[in-house]
Amino acid sequence: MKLTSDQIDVYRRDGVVPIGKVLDEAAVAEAKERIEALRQRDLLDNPAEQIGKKSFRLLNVSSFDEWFKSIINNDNLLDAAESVLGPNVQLFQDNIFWKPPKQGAPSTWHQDNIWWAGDPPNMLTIWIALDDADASNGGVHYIPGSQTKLLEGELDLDDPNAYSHKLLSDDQVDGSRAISFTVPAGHAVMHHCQTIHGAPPNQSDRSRCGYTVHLQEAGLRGKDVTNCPLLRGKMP
Ligand SMILES: O=C(O)CCC(=O)C(=O)O
Repeated sequence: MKLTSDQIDVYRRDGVVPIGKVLDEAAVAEAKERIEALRQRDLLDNPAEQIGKKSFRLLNVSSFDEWFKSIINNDNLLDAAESVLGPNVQLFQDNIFWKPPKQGAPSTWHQDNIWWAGDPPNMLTIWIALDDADASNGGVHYIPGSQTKLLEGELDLDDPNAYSHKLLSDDQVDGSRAISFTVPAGHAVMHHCQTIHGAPPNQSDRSRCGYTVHLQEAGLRGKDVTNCPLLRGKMP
């Protein structure tokens, strides 16, 4: 599922674009069962614990359950990624962000490339909804156009939301410009590694689980990715 030229234009302009359905119902159900099994093995952490909320998270999911590699290697994802990264596509990471009903924690505004250090910043995220997601159940919000500049991260220890590192402060981000999408389960949104994004708390009575696949132009300077598989094309 290559992106259309209109979708590529939106990605280049806004740093974020919905890419439609990438997983069928059976794959969504299987992913959720496997996440529950990982949770029962106590593999998901809760970085929001200190603010009394839950944000179940697992980094590098496919290294714990190989089935997730079938999602990563799904042509719907790789064709879309290739449309903007070019022919050589390498996995960077795949993660789970699960916000349960009523107690799901916010995700504070951030730019992924502050951690990832991709140079040039030709990296992206495909955020796949495993539950129907929208603004009312903690759907991810994005600041369009923010991908053009990497801001200095700031960690405010007095901020109750500062459960992670290198987050952006509110005065660095004009939240009134944020956009979000209605993302049915199995559909996905792609964002650039410098697009500012975050999510409000999940105060609804619906679960909000997202599975993220982070991909990069193969061989990019940045973090050590020697153990990250090449998914398309060749290493430069
Ligand atoms: O799902 C979330 O709330 C955060 C996701 C995120 O930060 C990401 O996809 O990079």
